[in-house]
Amino acid sequence: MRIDGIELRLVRLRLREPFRISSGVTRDRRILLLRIRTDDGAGLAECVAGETPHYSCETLHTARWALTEHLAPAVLGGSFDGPAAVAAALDAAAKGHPMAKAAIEMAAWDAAARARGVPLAALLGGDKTAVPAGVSIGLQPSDEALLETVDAFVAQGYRRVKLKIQPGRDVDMVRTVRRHFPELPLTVDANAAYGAESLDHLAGLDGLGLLLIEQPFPADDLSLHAALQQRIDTPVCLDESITSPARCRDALALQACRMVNIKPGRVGGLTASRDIHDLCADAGVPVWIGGMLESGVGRAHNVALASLPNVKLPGDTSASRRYWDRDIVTPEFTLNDDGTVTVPTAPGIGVDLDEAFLAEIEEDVTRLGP
Ligand code: OSB
Ligand code: MG
Repeated sequence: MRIDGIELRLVRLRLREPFRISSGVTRDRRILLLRIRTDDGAGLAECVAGETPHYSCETLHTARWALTEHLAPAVLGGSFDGPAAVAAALDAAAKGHPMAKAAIEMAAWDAAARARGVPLAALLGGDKTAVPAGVSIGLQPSDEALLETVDAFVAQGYRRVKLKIQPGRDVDMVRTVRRHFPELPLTVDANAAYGAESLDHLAGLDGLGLLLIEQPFPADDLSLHAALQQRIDTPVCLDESITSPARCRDALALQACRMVNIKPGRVGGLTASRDIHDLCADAGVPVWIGGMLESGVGRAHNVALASLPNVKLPGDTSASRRYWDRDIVTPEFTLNDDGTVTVPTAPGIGVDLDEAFLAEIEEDVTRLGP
């Protein structure tokens, strides 16, 4: 494929409810959409970087800069064997900036799948027609509010609930939820809010029947995660720590986790995501697909990735309605009666932009290339 043009569109979406995690709160979600034009047709993706550098160092601002100044110029006019070659060219052009790189690389995957007339899931090697959906619940002001929220999502049919935790809102809070929902597949996510002094305290989560404990410690600290994993039976799952296939290999070698959350934006795209999926499969480590409060565009990529064989747990791939009154794609993602989301079967990511709605919420359009 030859990349002839790249278009960046910044849109603003309002979350149905603010989303609070240990490191900050999101109310409005500005999203950078990216469309590449190739000699074989177009492809679509979204950059998952947020407003602030609280999840990782990337923001909308740094992503837009990296895309405009370094990444787009490195691939515009170039011919590539496929999306993996695009990923390699992006890596050669700049260190870091995985979310910015992923936006181009994932659009290349969509273009490649559309050009072949196959769904992205099939091109990636997926073998599922629908994927079980979990939901990630932000920090709530009280246990009562949390129980009500959990109850509402369980009633909708979600197959797994993830609770955000932070110091002061952890073991007792989770025990309360567990008491009210004895059978519910339940996980917790700390977004790196704890340190070595909390090892004993976090071990108190063991015995609450959690499927996994996600990213308790800072991203760089693999050995601290290994120390916790050695002490507890509940699997430790890494999110922020897994920044590349090489990093994943180290985490597995150190036994820092027994499960892995894959987010394509965090690792620079779908090529690296699939490599991490395969590494984990070889090590007997189950993976699942996380989320970054995506619109339907990023959600479509995530759902396609979730169709791969070693994705063994429900992900944060919820329906559009969990986040948005109105999504920017048609068709929107809906929750099936059995708590699954259907993997699109139309070519590429299988959804298209709702251009009428986009015209209302678009803040900026930048065209790069001829
Ligand atoms: O840690 O998984 C996370 C949202 C923003 C940033 C980080 C995370 C999250 C979520 C929500 O947990 C995932 C989603 O539902 O999109
Ligand atoms: Mg997480």
